[in-house]
Amino acid sequence: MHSATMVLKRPATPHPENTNWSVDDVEALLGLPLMELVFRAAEIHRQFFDPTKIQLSTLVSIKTGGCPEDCGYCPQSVHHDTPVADQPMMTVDEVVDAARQAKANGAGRFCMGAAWRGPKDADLQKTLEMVREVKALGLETCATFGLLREGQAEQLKNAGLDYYNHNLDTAPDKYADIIQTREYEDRLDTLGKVRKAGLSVCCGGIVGMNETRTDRAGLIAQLANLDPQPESVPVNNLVQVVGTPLQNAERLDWTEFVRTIAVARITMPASYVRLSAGRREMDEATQALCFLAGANSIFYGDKLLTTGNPDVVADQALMSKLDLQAL
Ligand code: SAM
Ligand code: DTB
Ligand code: SF4
Repeated sequence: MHSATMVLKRPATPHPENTNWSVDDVEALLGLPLMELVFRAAEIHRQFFDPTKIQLSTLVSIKTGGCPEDCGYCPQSVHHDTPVADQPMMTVDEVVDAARQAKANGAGRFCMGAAWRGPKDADLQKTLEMVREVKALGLETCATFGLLREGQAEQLKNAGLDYYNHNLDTAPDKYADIIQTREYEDRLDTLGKVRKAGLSVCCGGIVGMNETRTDRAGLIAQLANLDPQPESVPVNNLVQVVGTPLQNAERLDWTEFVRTIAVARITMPASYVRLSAGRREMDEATQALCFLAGANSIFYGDKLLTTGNPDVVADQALMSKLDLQAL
């Protein structure tokens, strides 16, 4: 083992996860002096994780565009006139080739996304084959297919799925401003089904959607009060796409993004906090501060679902500069 690793990693101290965060408590954390906040988050990070390691997830969009939902941030909705066209579902072979490439690049997890409100049974059957084959390559598997009906989470679990990604996206009070075709409760219901099936939960949200700091606190409180807390928490900075209702949203200052990461780390100490969408628009120093503030996971690969992500070579160079090693 790398000697610095042994020095840096302190044993995990017993720290019962608090799943009773009030929005006020979370907002107070967000308002701490920035250096104090980052320091506290970095301390907690070290109690639970080796801060020299990051988890790498590669995304592939197995079904792009034509989604009936109206999420205001999303380029894949039929409700918005964006450059993303409705495309057929990828074949199993195409998905397995993408997974092989992801593994060769050093990813540990492969996440399959689909622009669905939820999977139709016939479509789900095709995805089960993808999950089985990707799992057989020795990668962790993750899927994000939208709302699930009774029994679907169990089928995914039996096929070898490790994680299901289903984001709460924003605060409960803000949800109806962003999405009209479903309710917060629908999301919580699917998260319950995912847990019940024994899948690990990947659940986070998006910032930079004209929300207030109180809204950000509301989102984090919701995530942190899931019991048990999600194993993986993607924090996305909105990627503004032409044609979506949020294309001109006010951009979040980088310090506020770092605060959000730090507070996710403090409130969900044992979760992987993923510095997610929006990283291509972020300079390296800001990303480094996010890692210091407790982010320990990224989307890794030249593309997210329909938008860009930093190139693999650029991320490898960044990890090397920051002495971060892939898990
Ligand atoms: N259709 C499924 C659903 O909504 O659950 C799965 C795919 S959907 C694209 C997955 C997640 O991508 C959303 O919950 C949202 O958090 C994120 N997302 C979509 N568009 C985004 C954007 N423009 N910027 C940042 N994150 C985005
Ligand atoms: C998540 O929280 N972010 C990812 C993944 N889970 C599915 C998706 C980001 C999508 C960004 C916009 C796009 O590429 O279409
Ligand atoms: Fe559809 Fe998911 Fe995009 Fe919403 S976020 S429009 S459900 S693909």
